[in-house]
Amino acid sequence: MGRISAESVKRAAMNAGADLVGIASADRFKEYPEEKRPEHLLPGAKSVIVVGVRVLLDTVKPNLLLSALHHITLNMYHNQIAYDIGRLLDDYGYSAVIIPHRIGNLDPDLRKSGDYMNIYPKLFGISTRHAAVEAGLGILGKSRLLITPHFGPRQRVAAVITDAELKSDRKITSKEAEKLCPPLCHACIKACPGKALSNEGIAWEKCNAVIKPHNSMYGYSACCQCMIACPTGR
Ligand code: B12
Ligand code: SF4
Ligand code: SF4
Repeated sequence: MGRISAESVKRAAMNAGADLVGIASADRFKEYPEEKRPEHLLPGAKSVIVVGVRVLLDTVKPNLLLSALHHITLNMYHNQIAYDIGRLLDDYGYSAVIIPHRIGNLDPDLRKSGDYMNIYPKLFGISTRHAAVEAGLGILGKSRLLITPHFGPRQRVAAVITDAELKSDRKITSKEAEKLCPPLCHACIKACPGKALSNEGIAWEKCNAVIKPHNSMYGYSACCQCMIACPTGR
């Protein structure tokens, strides 16, 4: 097994087209619910690599179909970048578990199930948005989206869990966090058509009620008013 550095993994991600890349050691997930820890998917996991690609604001604004198609495009793109990183790790003899995102419609029976909001997140393994925070890329804003200094909430992210021991990135401090999501801003809360957001967090069922019809109409979750409204990263 050859040794691979954090720098070479990051360079490979950027060369593959990532706008963002960060690394968290698996220890940072110790306090997470068990099924959300990297070891749950890869016993002996040492690091989580998170890659992100930016959402183009003017593409998601004009209509819901363009928005849905854009999110599908970005899912395909970050999935491929994550796969490239996985292949690089494999070349060096390390294990890699890719956490991609779905591209199109889900099984309508699953979406109709009363337990859907509990089952669905479990199908994805770890939460890539939380992993991005652990990897120092940003914070979770009042919208519950990942907010980064460069793009605000306008990025989508995928992750790679590996047994390679890679240097972790520094996490965002609470002082830096206040700049990314200022206490007095409520733009996302006001913009949400489903009234899903409040200072206390998100009511996932209300967000899903807005998004559910979009899946059959446009082939993917189309609403992203919380992304559009956020002033950070503009
Ligand atoms: C399922 C899901 C949804 C569901 C939400 C259901 C749910 N209960 O989470 C629905 C369909 C509603 C949804 C909506 C949207 N989503 Co979505 N979604 C996901 C998905 C696949 C999984 C999220 C997940 O794991 N949720 C479960 C947990 C983590 O949710 P939680 O409430 O935040 O956490 C609870 C517990 O697990 C626990 N917990 C979790 N971590 C920790 C850590 C510690 C220390 C502790 C103690 C506890 C704890 O505490 C929490 C409170 O109960 C992720 C991709 C991924 N694989 O992560 C994308 C993802 C979060 N979605 C994304 C997006 C963009 C959207 C939408 C804009 C729709 C769209 N057009 O794509 C909206 C935005 C809603 C919003 N404001 O956040 C992006 C976000 C990008 C970003 N910038 O942050 C992601 C990351 C996908 C991607 N490819 O980038 N989504
Ligand atoms: S995706 Fe739409 S419905 Fe869901 S929280 Fe964001 S603005 Fe509200
Ligand atoms: S719109 Fe304002 S409150 Fe919402 S996440 Fe962005 S900065 Fe935070």
